[in-house]
Amino acid sequence: MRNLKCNNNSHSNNPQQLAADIKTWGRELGFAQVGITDVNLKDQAQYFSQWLLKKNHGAMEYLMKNQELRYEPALLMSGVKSIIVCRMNYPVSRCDELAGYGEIAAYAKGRDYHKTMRKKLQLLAKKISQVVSGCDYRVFCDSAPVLEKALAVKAGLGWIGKNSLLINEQDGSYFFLGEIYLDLSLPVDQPLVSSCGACRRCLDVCPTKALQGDGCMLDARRCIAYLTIEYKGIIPCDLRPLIGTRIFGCDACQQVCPWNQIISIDQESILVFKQRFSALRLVDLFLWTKEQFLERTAGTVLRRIGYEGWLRNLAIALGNAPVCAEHRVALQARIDCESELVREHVCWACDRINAGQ
Ligand code: B12
Ligand code: SF4
Ligand code: SF4
Repeated sequence: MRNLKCNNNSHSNNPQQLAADIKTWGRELGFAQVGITDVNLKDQAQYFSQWLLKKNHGAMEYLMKNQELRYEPALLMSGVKSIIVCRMNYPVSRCDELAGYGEIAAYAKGRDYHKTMRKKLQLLAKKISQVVSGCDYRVFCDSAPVLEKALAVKAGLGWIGKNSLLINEQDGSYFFLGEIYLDLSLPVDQPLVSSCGACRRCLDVCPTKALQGDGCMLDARRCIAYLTIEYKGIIPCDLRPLIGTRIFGCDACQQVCPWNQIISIDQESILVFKQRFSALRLVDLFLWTKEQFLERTAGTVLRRIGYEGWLRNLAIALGNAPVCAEHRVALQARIDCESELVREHVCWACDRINAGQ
């Protein structure tokens, strides 16, 4: 074990105390939970490569790259000995499932979580380096080849549910994960066993049947989160009706999960979001100009899909929403849109409306 050179006497040669303090500091920074694990992830290689072999990653080519960095954290940061895994809850609303309105996944409604998480992780890492002089660290949140869920399981933050997400007994699954790679050996936490039992709600509710092999194995090519966020091309015709009015991400397999029924709904954040988006009437969102899109999505993850992706998703949602004259007029106004991607989905939606769905 690397000798701790501490500026604070209470941590001198006392990794137990340091681990306990790291958890306290993490909670003070707003993390719901902090766990610690080692760097041994070699047993994950098989599962991950099987997933890729089945082409479940679709067009997310970056998942094919740097595979060994995922199972060997030392290749990402030389000298890493412990990994601190943090989770941060995000607020949830269930107020936008109305006819003619678009649905946006709860995680996307706040400020871009990458920034918030990174800031908190940096603060926690700095705090550690203040008490242990000369320690080295790197922080990650969705930013590098890191097996975030597998690390979180090892660090005792929850188990991987059949919906393929990390689930925590207290807080369900509505949270983000982030990590600090650290060159100090710390006492590790123990993993939890799965508590899904015989439940199959998420598998049954998934609109596109993307959850396969009794869950855990997710076919991203069918997942609405992938189709509406990560995938930039023409969405396969057979999947379009199944997307419904979801315009960014999907929460269906989380909404039904019994572990998510106890979480609190944050009214204040719903209000802030509603003010910013002035409600989510599909037709209003579809008529936004590019400038309005850029201005109103500033600082959020919605920006990631770009204006074309935004219009593509909205065209599908309009094609799936209950037929109304206002929708037909809005779609007609974009039938000659210069983007081929948008035109394709607008034509599909018009045909669907004309056929009365
Ligand atoms: C690519 C990606 C996606 C893809 C693929 C999702 C997937 N399930 O693989 C798409 C675009 C579909 C997606 C969607 C979503 N995502 Co995403 N995504 C990622 C990302 C960047 C990489 C995941 C990855 O590598 N997948 C490939 C598979 C093979 O790896 P894996 O799922 O990590 O599984 C490994 C281990 O966990 C293990 N394993 C998995 N299952 C099991 C089961 C058993 C029994 C065992 C033994 C092992 C095991 O094997 C794998 C190899 O080691 C992570 C961040 C990260 N770096 O991890 C976020 C992440 C998983 N996403 C997140 C979120 C919030 C979402 C959405 C909820 C967003 C939304 N509302 O629309 C949806 C949920 C869809 C779903 N049901 O999973 C959060 C999840 C938080 C949580 N509570 O788990 C993460 C962790 C981002 C973050 N930093 O917070 N995502
Ligand atoms: S996010 Fe939606 S589409 Fe993807 S697995 Fe869950 S329910 Fe299915
Ligand atoms: S819905 Fe049921 S099976 Fe799916 S993740 Fe939740 S507890 Fe597990």
